[in-house]
Amino acid sequence: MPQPAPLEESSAVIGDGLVDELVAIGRSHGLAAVGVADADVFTDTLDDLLDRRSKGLNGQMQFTYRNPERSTDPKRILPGARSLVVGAWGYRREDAVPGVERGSRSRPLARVARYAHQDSYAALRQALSPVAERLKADGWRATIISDDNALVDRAAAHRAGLGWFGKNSLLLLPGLGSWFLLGSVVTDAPLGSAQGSGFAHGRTPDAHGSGCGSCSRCITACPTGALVSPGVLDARRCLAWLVQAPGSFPVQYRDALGDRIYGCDDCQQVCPINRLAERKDPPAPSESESEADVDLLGLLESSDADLLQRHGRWYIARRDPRYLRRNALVALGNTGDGNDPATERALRRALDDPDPMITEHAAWAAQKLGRDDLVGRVA
Ligand code: B12
Ligand code: SF4
Ligand code: SF4
Repeated sequence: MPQPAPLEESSAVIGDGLVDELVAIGRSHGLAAVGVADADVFTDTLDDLLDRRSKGLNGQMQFTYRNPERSTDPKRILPGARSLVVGAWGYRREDAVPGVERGSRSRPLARVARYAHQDSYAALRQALSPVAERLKADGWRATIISDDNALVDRAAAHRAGLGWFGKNSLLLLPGLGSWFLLGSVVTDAPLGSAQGSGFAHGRTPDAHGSGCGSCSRCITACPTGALVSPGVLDARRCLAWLVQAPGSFPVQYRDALGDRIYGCDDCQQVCPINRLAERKDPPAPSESESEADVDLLGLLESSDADLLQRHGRWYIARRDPRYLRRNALVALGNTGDGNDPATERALRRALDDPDPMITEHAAWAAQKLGRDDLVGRVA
């Protein structure tokens, strides 16, 4: 393998040629935007993580909060790291799966957030892979990282000039919106900073400013008031976290969960930047294996093994399927028909479950559906 030319210090930077090539490679493999940033510590994000943790805003979440010093220092991923090549993968597809009509189903269905309709993280990694390979071909080291506790992906994308932090805390790409997953190639190649594709090329990370202007729709649309101030999320109220969290689903947010079973998209769905982008460039059709809905009664009938096989790529607390059943019972209470025999059977079965967490959620669902009689049977 050819060795890279010796470079004294990180101030030495490879010419724009390689950066342009890396950007072109990423774009040709489906990334909507690619940018380059230095691999210095993300000190502002470190401060944000520590501050939010001290205020309890992370709830029981670990992720990047477990070890903020580590997750904000790319050199902990790759010793000697000098640069990040950051990519954004658009996951928005049509919600309807070809051949499946939502309205024609008589059984209650639960909604899955769009990023989880298909394995978009795998697609993102696949698109970043040729970028990493190109760097390796010149003898540099390169590691792909996305949605890993070891790096703050949004801060990396922001530094690479890909977009701005919206008031919903998501990173928005100018003119394209927020339906993007983010990932980086961490490398010891000194690529310079804040250079990128298309609209982002050559701009500093702050060049986009806040594209939100006076809009604050996401804040008012959040069903639980989890966006406690612009850009700041209180995980203890965020449905996207509560469906992943262990323990009982907080009673005060069960109605707000509605028909969701995994994730929440409300603060993106109301965003005018997303809406405009969708109107200009309608989403591609869903892949046939897309999972936009889950049959609630089917889920409640399934074995642990089946649930893990079907939903194993979701983040499920302690990899324990009882948390999927817990979520399903809340969604059933919100959307089911208490007089439907199949629903009644599912509730009876859950009320007889040896697990007190399941019986408690089943009792809540039965009462919500006007079937206090089923609960009385157990008491
Ligand atoms: C923990 C986590 C969560 C938590 C908490 C999210 C949060 N907002 O803190 C939960 C489980 C709730 C969650 C939910 C979701 N997540 Co998430 N999550 C993460 C994870 C693992 C870490 C995020 C993190 O470190 N947060 C800590 C805080 C400090 O950083 P931050 O949220 O980016 O906050 C920045 C802003 O607040 C900004 N800021 C500071 N002050 C101010 C002031 C103003 C005025 C403004 C505007 C901004 C601002 O600076 C902060 C950074 O320094 C990342 C993956 C990763 N490894 O990075 C994915 C990630 C952030 N999630 C992602 C996604 C897709 C989602 C969901 C859309 C999934 C869903 N549909 O359910 C929701 C969106 C909810 C939301 N409004 O954020 C994507 C976001 C992509 C994007 N375009 O932004 C990421 C990057 C995963 C990925 N690799 O693509 N997530
Ligand atoms: S994901 Fe849902 S609950 Fe969380 S902040 Fe956005 S709208 Fe609110
Ligand atoms: S809804 Fe408005 S405030 Fe929220 S992210 Fe979109 S543009 Fe920004």
